[in-house]
Amino acid sequence: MERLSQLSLHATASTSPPVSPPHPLDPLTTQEIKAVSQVVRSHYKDTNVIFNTITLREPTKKIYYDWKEKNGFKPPRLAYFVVTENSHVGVHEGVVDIPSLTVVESKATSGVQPILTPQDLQSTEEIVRNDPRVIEQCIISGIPKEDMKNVYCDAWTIGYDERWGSSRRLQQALMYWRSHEDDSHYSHPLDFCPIVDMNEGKVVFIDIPARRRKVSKHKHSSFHPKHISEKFGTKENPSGFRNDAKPINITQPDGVSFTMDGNVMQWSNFNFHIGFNYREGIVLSDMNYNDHGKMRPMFHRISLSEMIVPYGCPDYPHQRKHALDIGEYGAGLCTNPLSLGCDCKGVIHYLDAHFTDKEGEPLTIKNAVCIHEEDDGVLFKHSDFRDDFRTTVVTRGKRLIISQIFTAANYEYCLYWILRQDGTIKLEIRLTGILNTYICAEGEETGPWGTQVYPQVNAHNHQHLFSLRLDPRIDGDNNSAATSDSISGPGATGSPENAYGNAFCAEKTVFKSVKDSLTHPTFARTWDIFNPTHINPYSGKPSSYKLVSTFTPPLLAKDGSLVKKRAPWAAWTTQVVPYKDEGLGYGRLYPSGDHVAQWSGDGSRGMREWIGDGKDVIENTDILFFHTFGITHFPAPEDFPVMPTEIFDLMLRPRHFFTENPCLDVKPSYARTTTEVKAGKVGHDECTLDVDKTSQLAFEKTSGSCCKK
Ligand code: ABN
Ligand code: CU
Repeated sequence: MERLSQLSLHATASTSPPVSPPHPLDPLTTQEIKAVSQVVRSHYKDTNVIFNTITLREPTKKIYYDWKEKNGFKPPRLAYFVVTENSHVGVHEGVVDIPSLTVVESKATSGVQPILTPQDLQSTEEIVRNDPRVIEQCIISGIPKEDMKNVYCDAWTIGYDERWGSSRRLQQALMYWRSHEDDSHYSHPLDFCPIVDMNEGKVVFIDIPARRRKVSKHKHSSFHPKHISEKFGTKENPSGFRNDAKPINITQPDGVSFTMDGNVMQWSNFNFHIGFNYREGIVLSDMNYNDHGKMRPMFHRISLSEMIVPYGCPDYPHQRKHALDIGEYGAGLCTNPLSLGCDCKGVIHYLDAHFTDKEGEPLTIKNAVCIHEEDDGVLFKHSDFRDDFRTTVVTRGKRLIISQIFTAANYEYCLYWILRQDGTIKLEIRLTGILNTYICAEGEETGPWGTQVYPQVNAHNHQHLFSLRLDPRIDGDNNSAATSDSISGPGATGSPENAYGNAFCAEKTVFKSVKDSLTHPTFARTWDIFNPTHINPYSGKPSSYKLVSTFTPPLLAKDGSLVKKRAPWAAWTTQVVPYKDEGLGYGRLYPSGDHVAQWSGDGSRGMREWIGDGKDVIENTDILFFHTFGITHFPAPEDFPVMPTEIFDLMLRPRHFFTENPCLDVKPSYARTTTEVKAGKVGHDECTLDVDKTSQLAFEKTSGSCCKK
């Protein structure tokens, strides 16, 4: 697309511009979305446009830091938009300059399909229910015509199907039946799969497997309280719930220890911006650490840039079942409104999220982002054995959590970005919700590709793989990256260099070119992102953040598979490429390409394009570090009818970044010197600093503490 500076102005709307929020990375306000949609509508005045995306076009890194650090101009306030029209295969996309209410870039892009919005998906069920061929298939499945109101579908993008390619905007409808609207339909999958053309609003084909299976007659398995009481309720305990529900409440009598100036967070020496968009959801930007008065940059931008859930059943039509949930549906668009005391507990600050609906009207998800603190256990501790551990310091930590939960049809992904007071950044993902299920006949073997999790319910093997995008700025713009492997020392036991056989060390291999950065995990491997010119005075090693990530399964789909072609990033655990101001959001944001839906995976897009011949130099320069992580999921009955959260995580730890433990200045809960011990100061009052007065002994009425005599 043409760049702003080279452009003639295309269209202007007559209304006065909305007030922009204070920070250039702040998401668009509802007023801005409304204003942009009016400008876009008048730009395409003779066309019946359907709005798909209106989102902040973030400034380039250079423009942003010229403003932030070099007294430069405030970045222009730009919005990126995507609209479709029923008669055009592809999208119209462009950029609006909000203060001047002007379309400054626009183009028609053919051969691509835009992200699917929740509105797109919701319309499919009615189309399917009313289609005579679907009704016929339901009858074959054992569902009478009169019962069509109880037929449901989860609408998915088709992924890619070569029968149509990207020439039509298609969804596949994964079919189910409920006996009552309160049932969970995942215990009654149907065996056929209608394909719906979204522009025409009709079913264009039905994929029917060779082997037919009638709908299961087994009772639904569900998890809402009314089903739990039906399942487990007794005369004495009608609810059926466990009888151990003593409340655990969190008290923060003085509120929170963070401050927010708009979207700029200040917490325990961290300073950064919290953004949110339709696609990546939470975005943490301009992250700095206040190191005793010196603001030190760590990361320019951190986000989840893509994910893929490939399924492993080769039988038709399941071979095409895979979801690139971020690029095809949006972790932002699918995000849940969170509820106080339920999704998040304690003293909470929420941020709302704003998108556009089909008509260009703002659509708000209340409480989309939850920001809160939690106790983080022991931050550091040491006791002296010489006086029976009486000389001691114990410091409890707290952590800041920025979270969202999004629903990808059947699954929920709970994303927790966690900051610790020692400078660590963690990402924890809790996977819950419901397995994607398919029917199996009574007594049918599911084979190696799936598991019967409930009578006649087959859950196929699959993976959940994410692409973490790190735009590092560790003590400056130019960074490098490396593998760091723990290895045994050289030489056999008895050799001159390792006489006793005990030696081991870390072997660091710096990535010189992109090709070097395409790595896989090995036993005891971590990765370093570092500033080669910023050397720690004590260790003599460069200022670094270490990626510690052990949930790194290999992509199981083979070379040449649709999955591997459409998720070129998933083939490696790390990929490092130079930062470039290119792509839909500037800065190479999306590793499966900008428009993911119905991409065949052929050609050079996203990560495949950025890797190129692998020769780009990535040492001591402005780099992007992508990391693939996640889990492989072989379903089991315990995952049904709803999954207890399955947790996986990763960590970015400062190494050689600080000159000592960076949280020495966190006040201990309890500290006592040897002199105080000798002077007999060992009682509760004399020796404690901040003992939590709400803690108590479980089986005594009196309150207790860690330091009672
Ligand atoms: N997992 C596929 C999907 C995600 C979001 C909405 C519909 C379908
Ligand atoms: Cu799963």
